[in-house]
Amino acid sequence: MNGFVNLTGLIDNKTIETINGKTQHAMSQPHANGQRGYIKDGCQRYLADTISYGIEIIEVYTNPTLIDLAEAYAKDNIHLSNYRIYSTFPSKDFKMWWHLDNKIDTYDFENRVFVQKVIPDNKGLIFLMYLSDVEDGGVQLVRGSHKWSRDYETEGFDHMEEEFSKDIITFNNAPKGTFIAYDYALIHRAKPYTGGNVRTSMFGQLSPSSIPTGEPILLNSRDIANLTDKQKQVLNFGKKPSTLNWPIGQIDAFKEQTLSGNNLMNKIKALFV
Ligand SMILES: O=C(O)CCC(=O)C(=O)O
Ligand SMILES: [Fe+2]
Repeated sequence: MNGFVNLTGLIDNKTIETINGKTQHAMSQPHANGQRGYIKDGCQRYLADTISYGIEIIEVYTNPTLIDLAEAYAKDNIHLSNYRIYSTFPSKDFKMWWHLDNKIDTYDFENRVFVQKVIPDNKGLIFLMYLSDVEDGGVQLVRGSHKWSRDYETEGFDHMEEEFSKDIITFNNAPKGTFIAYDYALIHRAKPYTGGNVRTSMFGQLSPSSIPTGEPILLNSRDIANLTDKQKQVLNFGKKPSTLNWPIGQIDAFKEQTLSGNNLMNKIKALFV
């Protein structure tokens, strides 16, 4: 058991082009003050309110084959706990570490941070679909690591890279529509890259009922009239979210507030020149 499956072909190219068409404009501008767009975090841009952009996006997240597979794997009803459409830019400053996602993310409102807790004993899937052709910077999985990763307390695995390097599988040079589903206890990351094309992807985490609801899901009333009961289950209808959408960008006012200590130092220094 490798812990992943290649489902490329599940979503056809026409659907991918429709999704790209509907999100293209928003992916080119920041989400701010009523302007619908992306949230910036490091070298990535995350489309705010991802699932509100079209029925095609709902249909990917609730694709019957995908949901049947996830429920057979989890041996439970599943729900969408985390989701996003995002672009990853080549970067010399940022890289994703080797990590697991069999964890619960909760937003701590007091300290304004996401808190993560690894939950070893549950089974669910992540899927990742490329919305752009990917040469470099693709997703990397460590084959079979879901069988031993649960024995470690940690969420990060950079320190063990040498030990598992022979099992790394990289999905580079892969066309849009490439669709990979993996056990979320599989060690993985986005391959760091410093040049070349921007990579745009769609991500969903399908979790069993032992995992809390997850991120809020905002839908467009245009799209929800004919959803099936199964779709409503997957999309958490009637359930209270257990965290906020990840990530939260830096707000200028907040940045100023956290920098005010520095500003004071600068003023003091200025006194002496
Ligand atoms: O973008 C990727 O290749 C991986 C994304 C991922 O692991 C995550 O967002 O948790
Ligand atoms: Fe991940």
